[in-house]
Amino acid sequence: MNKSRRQFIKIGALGSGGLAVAASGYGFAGSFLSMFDSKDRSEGTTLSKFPTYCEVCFWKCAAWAHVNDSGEIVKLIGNEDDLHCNGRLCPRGTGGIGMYSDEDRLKTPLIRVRSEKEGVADTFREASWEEALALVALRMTEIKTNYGSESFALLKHGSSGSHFEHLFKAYGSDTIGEPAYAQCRGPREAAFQATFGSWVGSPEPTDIRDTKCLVLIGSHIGENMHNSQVQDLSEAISKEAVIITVDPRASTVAGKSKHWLAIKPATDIALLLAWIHVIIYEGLYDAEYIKKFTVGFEELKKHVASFTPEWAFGICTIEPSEIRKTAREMANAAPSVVVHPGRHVTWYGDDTQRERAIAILNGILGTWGKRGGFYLKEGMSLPKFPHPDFPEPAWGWKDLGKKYPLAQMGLTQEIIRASIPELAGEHKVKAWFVSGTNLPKSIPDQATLIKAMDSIEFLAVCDTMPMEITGYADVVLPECTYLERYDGIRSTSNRNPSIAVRIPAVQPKYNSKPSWWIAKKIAENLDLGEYFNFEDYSEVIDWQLQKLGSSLEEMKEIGVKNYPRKSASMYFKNADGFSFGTPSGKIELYSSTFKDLGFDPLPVYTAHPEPEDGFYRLIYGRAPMHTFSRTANNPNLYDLMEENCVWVNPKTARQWKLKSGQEVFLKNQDGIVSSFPIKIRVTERIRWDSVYMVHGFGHKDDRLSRTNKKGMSDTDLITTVKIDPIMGGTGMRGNFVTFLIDEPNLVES
Ligand SMILES: Nc1nc2c(c(=O)[nH]1)N[C@H]1C(S)=C(S)[C@@H](COP(=O)(O)OP(=O)(O)OC[C@H]3O[C@@H](n4cnc5c(=O)[nH]c(N)nc54)[C@H](O)[C@@H]3O)O[C@H]1N2
Ligand SMILES: Nc1nc2c(c(=O)[nH]1)N[C@H]1C(S)=C(S)[C@@H](COP(=O)(O)OP(=O)(O)OC[C@H]3O[C@@H](n4cnc5c(=O)[nH]c(N)nc54)[C@H](O)[C@@H]3O)O[C@H]1N2
Ligand code: SF4
Ligand SMILES: [Mo]
Repeated sequence: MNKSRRQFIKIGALGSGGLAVAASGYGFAGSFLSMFDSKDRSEGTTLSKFPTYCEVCFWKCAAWAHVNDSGEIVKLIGNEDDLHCNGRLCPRGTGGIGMYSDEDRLKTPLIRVRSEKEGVADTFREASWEEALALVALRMTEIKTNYGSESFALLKHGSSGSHFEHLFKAYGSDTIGEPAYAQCRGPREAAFQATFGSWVGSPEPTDIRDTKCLVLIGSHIGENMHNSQVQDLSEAISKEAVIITVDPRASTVAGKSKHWLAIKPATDIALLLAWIHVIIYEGLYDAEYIKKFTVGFEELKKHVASFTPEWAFGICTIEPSEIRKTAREMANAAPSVVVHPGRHVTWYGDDTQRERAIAILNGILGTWGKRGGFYLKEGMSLPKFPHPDFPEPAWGWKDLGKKYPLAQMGLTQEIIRASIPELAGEHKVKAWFVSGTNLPKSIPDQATLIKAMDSIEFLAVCDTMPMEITGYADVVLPECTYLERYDGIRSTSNRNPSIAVRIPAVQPKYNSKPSWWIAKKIAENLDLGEYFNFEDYSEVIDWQLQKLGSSLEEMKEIGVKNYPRKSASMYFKNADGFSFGTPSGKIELYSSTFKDLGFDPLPVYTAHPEPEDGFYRLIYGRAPMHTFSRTANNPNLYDLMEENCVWVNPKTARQWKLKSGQEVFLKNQDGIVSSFPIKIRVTERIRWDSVYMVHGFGHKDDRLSRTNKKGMSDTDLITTVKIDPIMGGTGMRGNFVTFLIDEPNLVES
């Protein structure tokens, strides 16, 4: 076998963490909020507190880091003034301390030492910052000289990404992508843009706390622990809102729903069309709203004429009576209805069309701009710290994604393809800078990813942990955690505009550095220092805060500042003259944008492949105490859940003679076998035709002393990817697995 050019480096094992074994399940019943940090802060305290916003996920809850006299962070609690968290952190946010205290963290820059001998592994050697940054800058210069800056791509996620984005734009590349688009929200943003002329965005402007009816379609809020959304859901439940959950699995929220529709996976568009049919043909729509705000109702009506509940039943297995009943529930509650757009929506490759059906349903129920529906969000725009204009790149993410006309951000998989000579088109990618994204866990079709990493000339990775992606790097740049650094001001939109700051609570541990510093030093090495015209990032923040009528000094004391709304109401009052950002200025039930581009202007149902005998659809989702793969090794969160398991219906378990707790390997339709075994959980809570696991486990790196080899990676088994032709999302739920009861003879892990 040829020696891989960029072979994966695993540095020697650090030994087992030796932590107590915790239960791997989590409560089905009980309050959603029982896991949240308590609001009771009665204990006397001599601790100093520093404001921050959480980076354990991207909801960005504002918090206080409490530091004791010995300079240790002892607790994190929510900032009372923050609308994103209402003063409470979710279990992951509280456990964010573990990101700081994890002894497996990256400690110093590393440089790959290539082994010249066949069969002898490459290694890393420790390096100074000076040497590591000079090497990155040297490679950036070489790539620019040989191919143009555009050939150096940035793949990023999270706060650090914005500092590197600034560096890359200064350097002349906007070949930039992140998994939060084509592997996450992209389809819903394209669909809502086409329908309402506006992205849904984050946080979603769903008025759940005042809703009378919440419809969740494969959106498992409560396991998806986006903080204030979960608190709003809890409030809606206490106010007896009707909840309709469509999920092949009895998610936690399904257990709290009046209607749980255990849909056959991959058939949601049929159900949505039937709902639209019932609402139109039973005359349950909001005629006045439709007349005032929408276009295309007549076309829609004609389009759904034959999509009766009886038609849908044959496809999605939901009884016609149940489809009618739930459609009427929505209409009764309208306009206080949220048909939730979901968030991770890249499922089957026709996801933008499914999201269009969701948008249309909201349109005919008149929920947009209505109390208990979608509120009109507002945010603060941040003044730009001055810097020279960025150069204009000759090509970039738009050119790489041009096959997908409604892609509004860089597509990670197109950057990956452009890195493989056989797959690249006109524009070729030759090097990557990766920050805050563990691609071997977040990108489907690992073989192509690995081939791309093998093909490129240089790979720099900035991370806090020795995650799998660092094993492929030529240079590893250890970032300090969010608790040890300044970062950009949080200014996301919500019911009210607000800002929040991130101030270091402690000095960076080990030899780690903040990404603003790393980006600035690389820029200086490249003679681009004028784009980073400050000594310390606190100067940038202070400058921006002063322009907003505050200061760093003030924000250090309060952490969050709320501003009044510019428009008085969160809802349409007299909305005459309101213009939506669509071509017609109206809500486009019939999408002229899609029509003009040659896509179905109204959504249609198409059948997707089904599992063969003995195979089951692999579906996946979130656990309340973990975020993707990033928290698996976090000591605090590992203690709460140390591995995932695979949910199997009792009927399937009987056929295969499987018992709860038994370990099995899984093999997918392409013959790919999981690297590690996973424990079976036999449960009625999953349909017989599917199996389910929590995403983010099955790590393969000895340096992750706790989580290494625990549980299974869903990503490894997602080898068939259905690309959404409209915006380029990677549909990942068209994969099927079967059980291997005996340990397979693994050649390579
Ligand atoms: N199979 C499968 N794939 C998925 C999903 C799924 O459910 N299943 N979900 C998709 C979705 S919705 C999303 S949004 C993406 C998420 O994709 P990613 O954001 O790539 O998620 P993680 O796997 O958590 O990787 C995060 C990386 O950032 C590092 N990190 C954490 N904090 C910092 C920091 O402060 N600075 C730096 N520099 N690095 C840091 C972590 O150590 C880790 O290596 O994945 C997508 N891919
Ligand atoms: N605790 C925690 N919370 C998180 C995150 C995290 O990592 N951890 N990540 C955040 C991010 S970035 C995102 S994008 C969101 C993702 O969270 P969501 O958008 O809420 O959910 P998904 O992960 O897409 O969907 C998972 C659900 O879809 C169901 N499902 C599977 N196939 C089908 C189908 O064909 N039809 C239907 N109707 N349902 C199906 C699964 O059974 C599961 O219950 O979570 C956010 N919140
Ligand atoms: S939802 Fe939880 S993990 Fe996400 S930012 Fe808020 S506290 Fe942190
Ligand atoms: Mo996501």
